[in-house]
Amino acid sequence: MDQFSRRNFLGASLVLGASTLFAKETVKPVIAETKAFVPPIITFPEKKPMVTISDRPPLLASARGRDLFTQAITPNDQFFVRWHMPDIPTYIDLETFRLEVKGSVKNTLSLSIDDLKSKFEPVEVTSVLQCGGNSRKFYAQLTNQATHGVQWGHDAMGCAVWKGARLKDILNMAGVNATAKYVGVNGLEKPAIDETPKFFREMGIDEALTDELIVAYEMNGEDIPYLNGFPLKLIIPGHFSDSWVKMLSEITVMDEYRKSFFMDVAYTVPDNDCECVISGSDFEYKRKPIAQMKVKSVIGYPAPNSVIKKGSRINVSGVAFDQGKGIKEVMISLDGGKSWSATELQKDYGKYAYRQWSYGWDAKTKGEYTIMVRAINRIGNIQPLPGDIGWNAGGYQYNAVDVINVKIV
Ligand SMILES: Nc1nc2c(c(=O)[nH]1)N[C@H]1C(S)=C(S)[C@@H](COP(=O)(O)O)O[C@H]1N2
Ligand SMILES: [Mo]
Repeated sequence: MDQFSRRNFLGASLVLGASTLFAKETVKPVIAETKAFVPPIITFPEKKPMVTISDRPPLLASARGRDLFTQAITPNDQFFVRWHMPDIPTYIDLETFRLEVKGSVKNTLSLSIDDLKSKFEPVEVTSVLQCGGNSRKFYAQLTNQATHGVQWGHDAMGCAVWKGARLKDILNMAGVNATAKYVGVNGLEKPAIDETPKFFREMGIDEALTDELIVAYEMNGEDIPYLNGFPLKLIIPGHFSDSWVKMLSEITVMDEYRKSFFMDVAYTVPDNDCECVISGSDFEYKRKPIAQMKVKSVIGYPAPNSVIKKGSRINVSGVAFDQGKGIKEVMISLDGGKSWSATELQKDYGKYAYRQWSYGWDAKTKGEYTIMVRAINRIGNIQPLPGDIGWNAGGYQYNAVDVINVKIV
């Protein structure tokens, strides 16, 4: 793979990094600048031109309106990008790259990409990758209460076919000690200053040893793009992608939990039933890391504020997904939630994948329409109406019913 051009990373930068995420303060109303910022469109290596929220670290949006949320699989060159540190390796030599497996194990391992491809059974999963902060900006629009962090629309999500070796098989080759309780993972990037905490994620040993976690070396049948984590990315189907560590280089088996900024402060929500702030400040609550995704659907077509010619037949369509229980039904309303109809679910690509839905709409009468969609999964989890979603200061786990306005003329 080609040397990665650094040019795009060096310009004036808008750093919306982790350090600004969690200042301890009470919530203020939305500030005007949040709405006024119009991100530029930049072409990064291995990517089509993408809406660029920041170039250092790279934050690239899979923007709605580009027909990404009507497709079951998101193309690699349009897949969103999120990093926390500005110092990302721009070239990796596979001759010397090794995945280290160490800590509370019988044998430490140092695995090349060839080892991973030849010594372990290759497995595949089609799974949605969604940032915990996806759709965060809608919290502010609904409640007029700002949330911390990158103000993503529904553009920090995608679905891909991931291929690699099971994490479990790798851990078994190393031989996990009986005393092991946690597995920590981190990638190759470095903080700009030493004080910045490492992007380190942890999980319980039981979760790490389930069948479904994959150390992936392929995304949609190709090498993973650099910006999405070449050469290795940890895949945790059904789980928010904040733990899907990219450029994965170290797996550390641990007997004790290691406290860290990215596990215990960032990416946490109040540890109550609604995982939301009922009153007062977010930080008055005991916290827990976000984990399983919540049932969600997004309208991919038509784009918000479309103007449709009277007499057209519109294929209203989009995608739905959940934590892996499977989508049971997606309902649509064309009258702002007064009445609902069933949409048609398309091919099932597996329980962790996008489920496409569609609805043929005859645009017969001129006027303004509010389209809403609402998904239900097989265990009865249903998306909350926008007015009912619980708020949290980090702006995580937004999954209210999607709403767009269109006009028939
Ligand atoms: N090494 C590393 N892995 C990482 C991150 C990171 O900053 N460094 N960010 C995480 C977060 S918060 C998200 S949302 C996903 C984004 O994956 P993508 O850029 O491939 O879309 O990567 C995760 N893995
Ligand atoms: Mo994220």
